[in-house]
Amino acid sequence: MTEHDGQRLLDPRQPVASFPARLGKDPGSRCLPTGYCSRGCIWEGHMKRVIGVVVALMGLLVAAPSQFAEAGAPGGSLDITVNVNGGPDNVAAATAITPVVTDTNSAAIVCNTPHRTLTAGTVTNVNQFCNGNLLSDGMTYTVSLTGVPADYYISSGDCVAGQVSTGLGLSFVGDSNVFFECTVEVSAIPSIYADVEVLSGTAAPSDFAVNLATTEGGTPTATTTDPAATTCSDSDLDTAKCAKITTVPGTSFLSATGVAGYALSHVTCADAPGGSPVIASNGAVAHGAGNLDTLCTISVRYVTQTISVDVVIINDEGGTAAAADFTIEVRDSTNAIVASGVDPEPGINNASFTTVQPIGEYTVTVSGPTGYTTEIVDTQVPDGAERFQLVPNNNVAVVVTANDPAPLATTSTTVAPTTVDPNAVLPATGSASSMVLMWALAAFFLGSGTVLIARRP
Ligand SMILES: [Ca+2]
Ligand SMILES: [Ca+2]
Ligand SMILES: [Ca+2]
Repeated sequence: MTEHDGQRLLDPRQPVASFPARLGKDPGSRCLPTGYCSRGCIWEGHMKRVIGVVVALMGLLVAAPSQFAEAGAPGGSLDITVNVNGGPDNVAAATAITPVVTDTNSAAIVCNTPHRTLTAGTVTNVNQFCNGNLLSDGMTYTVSLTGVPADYYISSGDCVAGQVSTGLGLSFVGDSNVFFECTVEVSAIPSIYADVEVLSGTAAPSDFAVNLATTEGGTPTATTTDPAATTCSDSDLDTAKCAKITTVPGTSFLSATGVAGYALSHVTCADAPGGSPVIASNGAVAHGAGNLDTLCTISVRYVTQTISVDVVIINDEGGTAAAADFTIEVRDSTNAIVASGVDPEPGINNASFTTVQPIGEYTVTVSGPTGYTTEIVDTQVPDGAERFQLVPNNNVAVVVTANDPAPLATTSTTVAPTTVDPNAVLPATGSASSMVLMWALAAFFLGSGTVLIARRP
């Protein structure tokens, strides 16, 4: 507010209500040329001070509702700024990106043509103004972008009402008295470059699948391979030497899988270039903010564990099979037999069949004489099933019972005496000893001299 502004108010032809609207926009009227100051400079100076104060107050009152309307923007307007932060081609990205504003009914708000400031290499921006009472009270609006290139993403966004964040990200509730401003940050999608380091065993780095998951042990969201045993460095992120995985900032989990017997030892990562290395035993990658790439080394090791098998033979119904009669077979995940043998001493708490195998999935089967029932009764794996996982730092002991069969049904054979009364009738079978004795006595009295005894097996 200037004294000169107040001076203009002395012009009685100008309605008071219009004064604030002209503040700062009129180069200024001149007092004397109008002739309305002719009653005297003393009166004029006094009135200038009084009216100047009044107008100053009125100016504040009128300006208050629209104090956030920068550059004279009316309430219900929206100004969107999209900053494209560097990356492979921020000029092309900014050229392709157009903001879109939709309400809760998915109706698009028609805004001015975007204005683009294109500067290669640094921040490039797209500005779009949606001018003049376009926003309805209480309606929720959302700002989105079209044309974002595949190698860029929205890294953050915020809408402010009167320089105060709405707290709703790129959405806000419209107010016809308020001027809104939304800022969208677009960044290049960063990449993880990873080498596989084989600490033991004979596998090559390229034998492994390099996986990225968003949760520890979760299903991979991206899988690739390390193409060569040569390694990348801060200054040499070469996809002919290491695996490249495109991702977004945040915590991810790297692993190298697909080769039997190998386990993750640890992962070492650092933002590239120049980050400090961080080691994670679970493969966690604390991926840097912005568009920094990350260089990681996934270290794997070959691990073996022991599988032992004991056979408990149960000959409780006359069976006579021994430990050597039972063949133990260990099969891998492809069902191929990787070890076989016998329990050198049947039963537990003594010598066992043992085999050392790389970690992985296995089954144990025991086969023996016909009729014996075999059953796995105990293993050191949770499910107690034939199929189990051999994991690092955990040997597996399997106990199998082999139970002899129930006895066969009773059978007898009776052969007739060579000389008997031809009128005598022999029973078809003579299993009862009393019957045998009766027929023996009968034969004796008949003078055959031959005693036949039916044998019960
Ligand atoms: Ca490599
Ligand atoms: Ca044994
Ligand atoms: Ca039995």
